[in-house]
Amino acid sequence: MLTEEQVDSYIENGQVTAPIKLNEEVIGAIQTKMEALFETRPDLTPDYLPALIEMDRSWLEFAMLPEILDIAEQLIGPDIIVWSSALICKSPSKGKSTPWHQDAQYWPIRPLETTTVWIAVDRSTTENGCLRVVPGSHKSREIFSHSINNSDRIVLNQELDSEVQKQMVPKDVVLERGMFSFHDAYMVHGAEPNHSLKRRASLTFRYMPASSHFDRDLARKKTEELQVGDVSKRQIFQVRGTDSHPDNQLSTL
Ligand SMILES: O=C(O)CCC(=O)C(=O)O
Repeated sequence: MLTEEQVDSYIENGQVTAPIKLNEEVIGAIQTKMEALFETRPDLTPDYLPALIEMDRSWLEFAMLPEILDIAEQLIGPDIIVWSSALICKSPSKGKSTPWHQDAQYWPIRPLETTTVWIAVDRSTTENGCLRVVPGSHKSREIFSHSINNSDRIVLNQELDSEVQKQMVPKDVVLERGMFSFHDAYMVHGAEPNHSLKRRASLTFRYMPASSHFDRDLARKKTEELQVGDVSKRQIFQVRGTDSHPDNQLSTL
């Protein structure tokens, strides 16, 4: 659980690192599952692999870890839906960068309240391209101007405009293996390429309060507008509390 100061820090900065680690058994199981997946499916793109739960329902087990949900509850309330899952596994020497962006640019959720848990499967450092965040950039709850960048040297295609980038003061989120961090949907973040000799793998899940609407029509619109993958058929799961929005089409656990 987070202390009151840590919750306040998330509200103030848009990111907080959990004061606990996943135990070795859990993080080892995530690593083994990830490596087995990429070994058996060389056609997949490890740098950014979304919709994991759709591919294999058993990933849901990790999205429901009580130590993660307890903190998510402190940040977005007791009624929690998990709606996204991804592996971001950046190989030694050739891992791609993540352009500066706000997740809010992408997500078809209204009201747009979402927190992401970013779990370090490997030690994540400045050298291997750890997550970088701009503390406080989420506070105005506005989506800054982004452009499409379809370069194959980056993951994701929405990039914050350079005028906005110039005003930013980023901070590295350095994590030991098994540590995890939460970030708000409006927070500006990105990552440098992995030029090091060490892999940088992470597992992410995104949670929204059940009072928000996962708007599948808006998802289809965004797919066209932003030239991004279609999330309108995503399976979304109530992992804690009760659903309070009549239009969410939940999948059963
Ligand atoms: O890990 C990365 O490189 C990017 C992560 C990210 O953009 C996210 O989880 O929202």
